[in-house]
Amino acid sequence: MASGEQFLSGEQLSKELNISRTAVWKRIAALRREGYPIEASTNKGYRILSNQAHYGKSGILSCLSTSFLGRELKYFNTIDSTNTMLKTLAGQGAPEGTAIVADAQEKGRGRLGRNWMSSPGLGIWMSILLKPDLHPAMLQSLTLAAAVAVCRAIEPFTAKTPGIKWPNDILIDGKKVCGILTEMSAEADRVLWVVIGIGVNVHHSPEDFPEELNGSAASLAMFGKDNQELDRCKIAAGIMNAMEELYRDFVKNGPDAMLAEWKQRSVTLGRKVSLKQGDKTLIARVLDIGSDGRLVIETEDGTVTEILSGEITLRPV
Ligand code: BT5
Repeated sequence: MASGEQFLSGEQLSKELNISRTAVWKRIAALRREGYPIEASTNKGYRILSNQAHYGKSGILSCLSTSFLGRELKYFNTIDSTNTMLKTLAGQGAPEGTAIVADAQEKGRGRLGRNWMSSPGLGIWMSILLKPDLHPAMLQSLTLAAAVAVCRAIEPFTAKTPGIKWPNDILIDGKKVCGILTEMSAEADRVLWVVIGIGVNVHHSPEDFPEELNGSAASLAMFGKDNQELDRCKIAAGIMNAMEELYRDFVKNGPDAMLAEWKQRSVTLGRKVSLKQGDKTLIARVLDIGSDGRLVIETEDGTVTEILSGEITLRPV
């Protein structure tokens, strides 16, 4: 659409877009509802007052290059949790690729019932629905794929390289900028659907985090590249674009290529870590990651084991 001084009449728009005048009017109304600053003049037509991409459905769709992921997109200003809503839709038969994006979550969730802080205007809170033909035991590797997708998408916007901390955290300079929550419905040997929830802190300044997260959480803006505008539409779509590419390759050729990239982006491999499982904590060295997403560790007494879940803290080198 025209910006600045220039107006475009409803007639011009209807010709250019090959849609009726009523359809033009409806689309303008929808864009305005999303918050686009569009001025309408009875005589002159329409003009957009700022070219700043507004965070919303149209902005995200315009940056999407996927064939299925995110094509069925629902956008909310406020929601309880994008994962909770998408799980409901999945149960009602929503198609693969359905995505929900919200500007704010009132009950954003982390793993194990923990909270995820999802303030308005500051981050990307989104969930995507996949229906892979996978054994439930392989599910963890999809979380790994999502972490790789987030790294690919945010890397162009940050001055420092993001790294992955097993299984689901993206860190920059040791601080968490993104968390991933994977939830599924499965039969004994078959996944029915998977909801992958991704939360990325984008515009936060240090004061935007509560005291208990100060020191452990960060945002992309805190590591921003000069002259690189942090556009949430581009980043959210970028995550979906990367995820579709990784997912397709994963389904067709297996997880090897994704795992190789995960390993290369990992800040966990080779490191000494504290591993917390329930109320047990042990010290171990991380040796490898299995194709099912299990972490291979060597404990201090030399025992090598594989673990599927737990909380790790990197110990100083
Ligand atoms: C996660 O859990 O890291 C998964 C977070 C997933 C959030 C997305 S947002 C869209 C979708 N809808 C949802 O409802 N959830 C998903 P976990 O590893 O359990 O980490 C949670 C812990 O991280 C909390 O206990 C806090 O200590 C910390 N935390 C909370 N909010 C944070 C934030 N915005 N940035 C960094 N750390 C945070």
